Amino acid sequence: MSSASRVLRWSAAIMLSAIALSNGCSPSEPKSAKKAGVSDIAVAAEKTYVAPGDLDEYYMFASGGHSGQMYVYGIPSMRHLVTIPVFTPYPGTGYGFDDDTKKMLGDLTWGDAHHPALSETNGDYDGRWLFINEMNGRVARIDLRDFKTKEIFGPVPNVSGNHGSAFVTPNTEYSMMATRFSIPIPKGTYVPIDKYATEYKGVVAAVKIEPKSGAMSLGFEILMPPIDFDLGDAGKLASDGWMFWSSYNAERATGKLETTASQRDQDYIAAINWRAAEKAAAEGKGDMIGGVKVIDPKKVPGLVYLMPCPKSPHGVDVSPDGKYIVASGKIAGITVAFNFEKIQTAIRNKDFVVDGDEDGIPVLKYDSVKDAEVPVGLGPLHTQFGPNGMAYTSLFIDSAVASWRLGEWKVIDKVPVSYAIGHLAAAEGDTVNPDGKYLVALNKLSHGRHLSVGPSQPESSQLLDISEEKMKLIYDAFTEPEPHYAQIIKADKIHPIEVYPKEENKHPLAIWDVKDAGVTRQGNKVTVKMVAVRSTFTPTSFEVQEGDIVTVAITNIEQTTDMLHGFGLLDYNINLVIDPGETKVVTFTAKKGVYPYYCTNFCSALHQEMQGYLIVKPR
Ligand code: K7E
Ligand code: CUA
Repeated sequence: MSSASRVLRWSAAIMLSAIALSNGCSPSEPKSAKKAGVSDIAVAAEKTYVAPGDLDEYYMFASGGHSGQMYVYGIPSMRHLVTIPVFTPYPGTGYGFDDDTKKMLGDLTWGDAHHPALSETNGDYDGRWLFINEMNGRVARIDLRDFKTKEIFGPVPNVSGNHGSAFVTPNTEYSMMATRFSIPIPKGTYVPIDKYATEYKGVVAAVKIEPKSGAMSLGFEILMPPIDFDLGDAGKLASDGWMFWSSYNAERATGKLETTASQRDQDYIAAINWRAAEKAAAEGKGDMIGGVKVIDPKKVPGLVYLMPCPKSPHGVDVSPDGKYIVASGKIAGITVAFNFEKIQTAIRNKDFVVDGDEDGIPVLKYDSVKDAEVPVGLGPLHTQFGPNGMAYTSLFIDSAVASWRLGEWKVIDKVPVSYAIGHLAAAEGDTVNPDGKYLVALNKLSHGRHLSVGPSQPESSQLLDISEEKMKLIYDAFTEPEPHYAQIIKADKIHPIEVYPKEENKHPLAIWDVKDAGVTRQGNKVTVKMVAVRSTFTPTSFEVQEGDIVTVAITNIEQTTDMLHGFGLLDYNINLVIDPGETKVVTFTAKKGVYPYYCTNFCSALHQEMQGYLIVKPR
């Protein structure tokens, strides 16, 4: 940071303290800030104020839940920088209106997106791609070169309720999936609900990622008992090659799950040797179900083990060194640290619960695999990590974040958050090298900490300073519904482009000279090659016949940063946004009449003049 900007930051902090003073409070204990849980407003302001012209230190990528989108924030400012549309059309970027993105979305124009997963190399975020799951059994890949959704993979056969996703392995070999809702498989099979416990199945699926392009394909599937898999995390370093999933409903119950699935004292964490599963799949093991080979762990032993875990665990998180698997029993009030070495020893010694297997999957003895139970507080959900063995667990019922240290297993500090935290995200918190510094509490409710906007309230995300042992709440931010998980990556790991270089545009309908613009016809199929450049669409008008299938391909030939053009065609539900150097295509059937098109994206002093006419002659 330059000294000038430091001065600016300080003056802002002083200004804020002055405001606090003028309200009749001392700067160290301003009333409103105290109420908000901030002990020193000047320090908090200094830490979060990113002066005009300065840049944030981190990007945070937060899932948008059932909005189907991803939200990008700067940290520590907590400013919302951009929304990346993924599973839902988004007129702001024209997503879901052009032929390519419409096709990519398919028939499903919603998705419930929960867990973003930044691509990794050797267990560190590498800044290339971002994967995000959604409940309909799909995973999307966003390219961080241009922050655009490039691929939506799925719905994956046999996978129903894809909640345990899109966790990647340490070298982005796979993005993993696990089913929250068991169904009779393949999809479309009828089995009455009273046969749930025996004939409904869960599935774990590994989506293979092509190392150069990031393209996704189905790797393998593993058949699982009908319990509800919830969260997952890939082993790393010590536990590389393994994958862990939490689950609830070990009861295999149906009906009112809040009671029927909470009868037993223990549910399971599944430990899966994905490298062994990969090998078994390569050897052709498995049975065809729903068009894919599904490996049954009963027939191929050694792939899957279950570890008992107190009451309905939610989050399962692997420590940076890979030695501990931390699972939180959301109605148990403790967080359990399983020891990977002990898991391996127990497997070798066949230290299984006698007659305790689940559909042929051995259950390891709890006392043989757990290292510690940490009394973190009520409603523990998720854990993130910092440097030096620090761990941070979200407490939904206590509405707090608890910090503790691996190996010491004692709570060090606890801060209240507002209100009812779900996930939390720490800077580089899922890597082998977490940064500490910042932690964001992704709260489920905001409880009046903002100007009222009616009954549909925003979610609150609160920034905590975790650079010292005592955690400090330093900022409240509000978001659209509904971030579940988020990941925070060092800003200098991402290198976005600002324009699409002309020489890289290989679109067959791209043109770079207005002389090449125009209309060609083959039967009733009409192709319009169009150029968009400040401040004209060429052609400025074109004529087709009623019933023609019209394809308009627009190339924005600008090579200047942020020089976008939009193409709104009235009465057709067509709204494209074309970035500099990009070609976008839309196809529609012409209806008779005259229809204006115009640039929707303010681009120049003569933006308003950037308009034209589609003229459709009656047949
Ligand atoms: Cu805890 Cu879907 Cu990860 Cu919400 S999930 S909080
Ligand atoms: Cu082009 Cu406005």
